[in-house]
Amino acid sequence: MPQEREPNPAMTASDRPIGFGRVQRKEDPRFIRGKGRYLDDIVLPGMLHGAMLRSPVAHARLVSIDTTEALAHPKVLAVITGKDLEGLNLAWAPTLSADVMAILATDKVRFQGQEVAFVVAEDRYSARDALELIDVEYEDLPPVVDARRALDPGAPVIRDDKEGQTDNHIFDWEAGDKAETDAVFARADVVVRQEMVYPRVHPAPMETCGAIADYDPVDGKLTLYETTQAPHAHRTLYAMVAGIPEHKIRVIAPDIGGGFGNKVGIYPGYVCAVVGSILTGRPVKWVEDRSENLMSTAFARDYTMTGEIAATRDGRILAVRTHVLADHGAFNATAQPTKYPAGFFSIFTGSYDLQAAHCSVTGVYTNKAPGGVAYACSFRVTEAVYLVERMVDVLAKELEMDPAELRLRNFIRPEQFPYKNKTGWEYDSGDYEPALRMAMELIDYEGLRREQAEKRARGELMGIGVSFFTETVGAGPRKHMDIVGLGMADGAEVRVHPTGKAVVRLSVQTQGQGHETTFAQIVAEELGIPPEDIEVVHGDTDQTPFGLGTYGSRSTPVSGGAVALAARKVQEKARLIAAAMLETRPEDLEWEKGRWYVKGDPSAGKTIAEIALGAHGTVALPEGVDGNLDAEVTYDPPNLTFPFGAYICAVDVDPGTGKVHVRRFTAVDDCGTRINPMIVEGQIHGGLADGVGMALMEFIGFDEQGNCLGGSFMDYLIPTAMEVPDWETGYTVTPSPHHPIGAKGIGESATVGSPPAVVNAVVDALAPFGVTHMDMPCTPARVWEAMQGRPTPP
Ligand code: PCD
Repeated sequence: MPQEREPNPAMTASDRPIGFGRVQRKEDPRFIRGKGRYLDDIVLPGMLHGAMLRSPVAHARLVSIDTTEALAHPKVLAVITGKDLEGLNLAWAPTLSADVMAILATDKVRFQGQEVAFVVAEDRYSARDALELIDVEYEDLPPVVDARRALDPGAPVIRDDKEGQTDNHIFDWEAGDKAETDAVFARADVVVRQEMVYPRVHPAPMETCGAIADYDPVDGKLTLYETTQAPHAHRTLYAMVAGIPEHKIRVIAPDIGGGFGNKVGIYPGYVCAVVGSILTGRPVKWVEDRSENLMSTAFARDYTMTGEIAATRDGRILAVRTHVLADHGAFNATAQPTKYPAGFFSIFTGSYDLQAAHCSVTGVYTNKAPGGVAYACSFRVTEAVYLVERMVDVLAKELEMDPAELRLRNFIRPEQFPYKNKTGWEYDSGDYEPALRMAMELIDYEGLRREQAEKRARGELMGIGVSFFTETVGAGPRKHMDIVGLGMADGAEVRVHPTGKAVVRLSVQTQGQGHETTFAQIVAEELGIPPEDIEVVHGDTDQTPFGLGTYGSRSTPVSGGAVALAARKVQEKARLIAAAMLETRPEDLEWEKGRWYVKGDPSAGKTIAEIALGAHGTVALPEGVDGNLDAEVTYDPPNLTFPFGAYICAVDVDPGTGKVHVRRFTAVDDCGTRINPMIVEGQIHGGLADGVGMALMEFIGFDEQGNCLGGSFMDYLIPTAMEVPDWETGYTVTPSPHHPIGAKGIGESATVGSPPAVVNAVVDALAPFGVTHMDMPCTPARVWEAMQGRPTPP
């Protein structure tokens, strides 16, 4: 049940900055006036424009490239090919997953849309026109499109650039105890099994990816404006790979129009912009168009999974096992912590108290764009949650048990936390049953079931879908988690100016989540300075401490911790200075929000602003205390955080067209302490729309030649306000015991938890046809096929 009080209208943000009321977003005045500054708004003097030539085919040998005509174009300054990059040792670059990827193709093209040549011209139109003047000769090769065929003997070898690579195999990885799991399965009353595909989808942020490289040949400094979720990691990688000294690189992430995991990696266009700027001595802007974004930049998912669940007849879930075939495209470029080639997929044990669990994952190359990014997903948690939540429904069907009831019977109980699951995760805190009960109450689950029975009797198709998820977000403890060797910690710096206003500098980067508001709220809570008096600085490596950036809902769990601790350091320092000012001992002081006062004499005290002025003024400072009110922290979280939620949705299916209408959707989330309830709610609304989109509409498909069929918004359908219902939300608060303010991440929860709720509802609606599973997206065509008793196409 909500432990937060309802907003008190008389209470202002400065009285109680965290968790109360609806602190307005500080960034919104500029966004709603159209005054945001996005990458494409930046125009530098003398700036040139780049355009990328891409492969029209999925697999071919590169015979020749003739750039003569393009170079002759009056507005073209440079045409860069793979050969040119070879000379700079930049034709290939390391990926985030210990593979290499082509920046510009030299030997072969390996997916439709792969980068082949880069034109730099006076304007964007000329650059694009000149692409047509480049003559490339390709010699077609047979493509590998279906991951299930990738390991067939005789399948064309995609990565013949890699020494010793004789097939399309990338990795095998497993978690859990196989023998123990098999033993539990062998003695179980009931075993159900289901194959399912989590199809390839795309983050499709509103703003596509882009960069402006501005290399100053005089001082050798490279300023790089990028649509990036991880400015510091990018800077370090450029230094490591391109050999530019790190202190001569400044990465600036301006306002970002949505990241969703799409803006974590470094794309060939960015590297080419840098090379273009070095070659021409002028700034070079490169911004991809929508089709380039959908066809070539990081996709997500593409997991073919076989799930099995073992249980007793009376509905006790004993074990889960699964094998996954992971399609990583032509280069293994997924972004995830080094030790986890399948990300955090091993959280597939879900929210249930199991006796055993095991998974194995095989990664393969195909002739498709690389990626496998954590699109609104903490590294494959989305796939994991879908697997287990679909399997529980398959089991419920087999046992003829209500799916909500089956879940309630198997939850990890509150007294079992911290709970060590069978694949090694330690869930920090949870209280699952109240969340599911609340969702059932909010949506009137019993009432819906009655309505469904009446409708079924009339031949109408209505379905109810339940899902319950636990995520693992906030990567991560540095000793277990790194990306290309960089430990996953984050820094924060708090400075209180002499007049008591403050600035907080973050290593993470907002893409719309509202960090400028929420991180100010954290400092406000700790120091008693009103949020409006705290400036949040982020997205500029010259101005912020080092850290790994924003993805996997890690900003709150990691940087949020860093900020709280830095503010507490300031508070402690303020105590020493206040003691000097009040001529008393620090231990005789007591803290109340924004002020240290003498125990027993509340009238004798100093506010943070007075202390700040004292620190920067003439107060005689105690031994070892220097004259400022600043602090810096690099926070290495002791564990991840484990937010959870209960989602229930009701759908109607049109029996004539197969169209699914999501009529109601109730989401009860628990992300521990909520910093800004309004922002949290917004995050959930956004994620739910994502989830409905994936469940019903979004799909990056390919034909047999490897042509991408999802390369525009005419084909890749994303939901609008027309396709989603009015969300009904509730929440519980189970703080994280190890996080400084008890907060867990929330940014991706709804995207993770909602697809199984929708699919479970669609399958439930189609139960009269004997349907027990349907792969996403549940498009009208697929639903209609299923109603005819035909299997849904892969
Ligand atoms: N919060 C609060 N409370 C709590 C939690 C949280 O308040 N407890 C809030 C914060 O502060 C922020 C938000 O909320 O503001 C979020 O958070 P988080 O969870 O921490 O997260 P981050 O890190 O910040 O972020 C990230 C995420 C992700 S990851 C994604 S996808 C998505 C989300 O976020 N993206 C986006 N959301 C969003 N939104 C927007 N608007 N945009 C975008 O782009 Mo990945 O991995 O990248 O795939």
